[in-house]
Amino acid sequence: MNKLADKKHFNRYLVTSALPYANGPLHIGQIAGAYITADIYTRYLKSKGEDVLFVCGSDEHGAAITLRAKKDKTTPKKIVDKYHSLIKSTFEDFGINFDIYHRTSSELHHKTAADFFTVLNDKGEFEQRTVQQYYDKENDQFLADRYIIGTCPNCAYENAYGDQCESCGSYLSPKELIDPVSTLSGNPPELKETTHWFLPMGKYEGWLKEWIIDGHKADWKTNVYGQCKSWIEGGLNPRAMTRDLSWGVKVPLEEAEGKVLYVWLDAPIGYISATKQWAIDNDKNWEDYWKKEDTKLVHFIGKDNIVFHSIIFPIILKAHGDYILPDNVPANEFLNIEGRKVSTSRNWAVWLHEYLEDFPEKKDELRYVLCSIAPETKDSEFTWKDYQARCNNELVAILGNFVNRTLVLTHKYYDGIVPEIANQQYNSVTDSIANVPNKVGESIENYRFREALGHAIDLARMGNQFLAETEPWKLIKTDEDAVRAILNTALQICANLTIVLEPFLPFTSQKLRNMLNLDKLGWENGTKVDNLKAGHQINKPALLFEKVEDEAIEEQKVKLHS
Ligand code: B3M
Ligand code: ZN
Repeated sequence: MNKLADKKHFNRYLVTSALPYANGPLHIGQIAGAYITADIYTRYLKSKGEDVLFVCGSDEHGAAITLRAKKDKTTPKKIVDKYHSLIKSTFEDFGINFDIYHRTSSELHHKTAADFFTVLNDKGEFEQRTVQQYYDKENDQFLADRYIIGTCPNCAYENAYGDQCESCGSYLSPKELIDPVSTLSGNPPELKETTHWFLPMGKYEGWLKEWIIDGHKADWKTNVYGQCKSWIEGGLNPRAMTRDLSWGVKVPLEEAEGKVLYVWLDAPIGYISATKQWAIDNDKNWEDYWKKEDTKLVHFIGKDNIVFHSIIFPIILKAHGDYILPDNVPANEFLNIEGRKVSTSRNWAVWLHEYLEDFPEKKDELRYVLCSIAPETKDSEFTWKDYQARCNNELVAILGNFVNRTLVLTHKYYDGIVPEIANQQYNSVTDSIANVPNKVGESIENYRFREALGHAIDLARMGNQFLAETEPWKLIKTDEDAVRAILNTALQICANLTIVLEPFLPFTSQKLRNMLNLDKLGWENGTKVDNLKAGHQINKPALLFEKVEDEAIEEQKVKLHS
């Protein structure tokens, strides 16, 4: 990716994270993909003083919800109410700082999505077609999407859904499945006629070629660009935008009784309705974020959502006509766990609400590890051993150790008062300190979060090395001036760490600010080396991180396998 594409000047940012289905708790693979990254991105932009709106919410429609309700012998409403609150509070617990966490079952969303459909329909953007569709006689229901499973024609995985194979990631239509069966009755389906409203996507091929294939080669991630290109070049078939279901946003047409909007038309409009709700709550204008060309729209998602965000939703926005398009769709790949793909049905997952019960004080540790191993360009792997190693060898041994040594020595020699520099002899160190925010920022702006975190942690590494080389504990006997300069410089590093680490480790940054007795500083202060004035009183230090013990790791492994 180059930086040219970022040359355009934007006056505000609208950042979205995929709306999780409210059909189960969150697992670490999800937050590594679409949430921690977006949170880092928005925290950074906010720290720079940009106008940023970060929206998300629960996706409460679609077969993911209704099938879960059926399995649990309850209603879709009960399922979404339960998981919406669990998911919302899990995000809050991990410091994922949405400006709004909305839900697609809200009245405002239903109205927004239905109106959107009406605009497209009135403009003649849909083709109404009568088609033969799979049908479950026993349950008197048409079978689309997840209501039908069969063998994937591409990879032979036996439980591929009617819309997508979760094993190889390919997008499917029910008729492509080999040996399809209804997930409701387990019976092979029959064919029956039904009418739907189709979006003729082929009409947009030329435009998509120009916009994505020619226009975003340089700035979209190669995994995203590659998927889009092969989709567009493979030809785009008309796609039904309605479903024969009772749970969802009702199609706002008399002749469409018993039909709801396709969840992939409904859900992305959830970003718009979330923005509207936020604007109502905060007395703002939602249209600034969706209709002004100087707004940068960025969708953070997982790789299984690429086509919906970079092809289908943009077509819908374009067809409507009044909306801006995403500037980027930085999708992550998948995070595997201990050598295997995440499987929620087989409970091969690390559930976030359970992690929080076991490690209530280690939120940033998980944020740190997940960002360090984020599947940015290819699938990556989480293991508990690696989690432990990164916590102990990096957070405890580098960051925690540096901060602790600096604060302890400041208390020991100067009663916790920032010493004055008589003559600064450490210019090369101060120059390197001042460079860090630019490096971190550039990586973040190019969606390279692992690299960005590396640059931020390098500041602590630099600090550690600085103390190791200058050895103030020895110099204190011979050169007090030097010790004052060393500790002053080390304290400035601590202050700047609160700035450059804040997007990644917000809880740690806050803890460190408390110890330094320092208010929150904006990003631009990270290039300064005098954020703590001589004479400023700091507080008593406490450990930033505790070691992760072997037993804790063993327990987690047992839990995963049970
Ligand atoms: N709920 C799919 C998912 O959770 C879907 C995303 C919607 S984003 C508009 O993977
Ligand atoms: Zn497959």
